[in-house]
Amino acid sequence: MTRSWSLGSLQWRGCAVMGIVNVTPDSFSDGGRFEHADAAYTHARRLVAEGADLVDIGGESTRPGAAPVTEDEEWRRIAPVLERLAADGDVIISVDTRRALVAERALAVGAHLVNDVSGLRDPAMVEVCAEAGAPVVIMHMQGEPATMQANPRYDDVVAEVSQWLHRQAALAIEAGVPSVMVDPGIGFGKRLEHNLALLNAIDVLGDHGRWPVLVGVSRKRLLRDLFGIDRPEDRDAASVELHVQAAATGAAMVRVHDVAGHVAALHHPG
Ligand code: HH2
Repeated sequence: MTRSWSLGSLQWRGCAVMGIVNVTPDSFSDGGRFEHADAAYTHARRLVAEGADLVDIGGESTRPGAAPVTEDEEWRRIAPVLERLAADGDVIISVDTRRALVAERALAVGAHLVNDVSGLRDPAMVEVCAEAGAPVVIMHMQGEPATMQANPRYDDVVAEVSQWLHRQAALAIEAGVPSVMVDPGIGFGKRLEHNLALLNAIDVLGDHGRWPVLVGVSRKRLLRDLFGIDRPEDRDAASVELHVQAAATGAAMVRVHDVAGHVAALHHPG
């Protein structure tokens, strides 16, 4: 069944494509490639031309073991890219941040939604989004990026992650956030078996159509564990394969590096 979704001004049927723009020196698959504002902006425009429904601009790597950056440094990295894209006026912009201050500044210069990998752990983030009338992606992460893969543990990963996501989503809506999307946070404090259980439970994660579900496996380590592909940049075809399966079982959006490959597979399946 193809469902219809909306998130702020974005409305779509089936599975939308969010293109990743990492303005960082250290992201796990493309760190340093788009570190400079011009390169990041050009990359974002390319993803839009390839058919991305929206772009996700991030200035902090959250790969396992990554060191946090300061708010000022995160903002310094993303500000010029956000400002140029917002001035273009034809792109839906998501800001990938767990810092309320960065989100507030990004929304003020024209970002449309916030992608919070800490899932609104910071109450100030809820306030910022409610006040700006901005939708939020609530992602689940066990622990913190620096240590999250050390020893992830769950009794029942699907029940625990979905209950947590649904509680955070309800809290956001109650606080005045206009709409939310939930995300199980593939690779964020999860072993392979946890990731696979979550990928097989998209309908439960979305509370059977109540919340749109975002899935992000793009170039991640689970593709090495599953298919033996060592280099992140060689994992695009495998990313497409898993995302197409996720879309078939109800994912409303996928977060990807290879936009062209995903658009072709999702819009022209088979
Ligand atoms: N994954 C990453 C970053 N942000 N946001 C959501 N909602 N879901 C995800 O799965 C997700 C995310 C990690 O990937 P990437 O941005 O490519 O790498 P890095 O964190 O090293 O910049």
